[in-house]
Amino acid sequence: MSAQSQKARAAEAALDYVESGMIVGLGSGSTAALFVKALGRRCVAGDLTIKGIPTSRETEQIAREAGVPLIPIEQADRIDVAVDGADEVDGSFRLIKGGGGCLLREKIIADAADLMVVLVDETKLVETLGAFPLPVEIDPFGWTITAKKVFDALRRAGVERPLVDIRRQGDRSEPFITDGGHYILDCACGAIEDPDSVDAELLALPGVVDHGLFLDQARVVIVGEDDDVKVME
Ligand code: ABF
Repeated sequence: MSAQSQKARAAEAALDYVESGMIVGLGSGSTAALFVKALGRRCVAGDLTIKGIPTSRETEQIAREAGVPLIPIEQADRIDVAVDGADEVDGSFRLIKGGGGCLLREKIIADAADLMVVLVDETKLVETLGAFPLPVEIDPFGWTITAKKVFDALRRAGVERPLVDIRRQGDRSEPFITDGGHYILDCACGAIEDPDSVDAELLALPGVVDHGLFLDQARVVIVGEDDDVKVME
């Protein structure tokens, strides 16, 4: 079976965490999209009455097409459950996210949620975070200076040889721009032995808006497997 069917299993299983009346944070990426579509089918069938808040423009579009009722985030002072994908998950439910470029909105919504449910296929489970390049969202102003500062910060946090690269649009001509108007530095770290130090060092830099380490958000991880799903709480 493919990673795609593992993702679909995880997405279906996440519906168990959604009840009528809830405000639901809608994650981004291909796994979260499968959840949003499954949620839409329940809403359209009248089985669930919820309000969704998307973490990206792309998810907003998918949710509208799927029939998930949406509200602007400004109308919610809290979120019941946020359901999202991840690029890596370790044994302590620490995550790398942001490969899709939506990490800031994903983190704002995960942080506002009473419960964050993460959906992954088996390939995302790792012992040590860092094989996937860590996305760092930065302000465009002075980005070359910020990139050097990010390199130094990663070294101080114990990453021996970080490679820091500005993310570019598909044709490579211009920097990729997030929904919030920021740039992203993709930082190949190899292994992140001390994620708390990386978190602290990066957030101390004025040009850094946020980064893709989600260290204390996920409470449930649903892993799609070939014939089953594993729910870890
Ligand atoms: C979002 O989508 C991101 O935080 C993560 O980068 C990505 C995972 O994508 P996919 O589900 O397509 O593997 O959840």
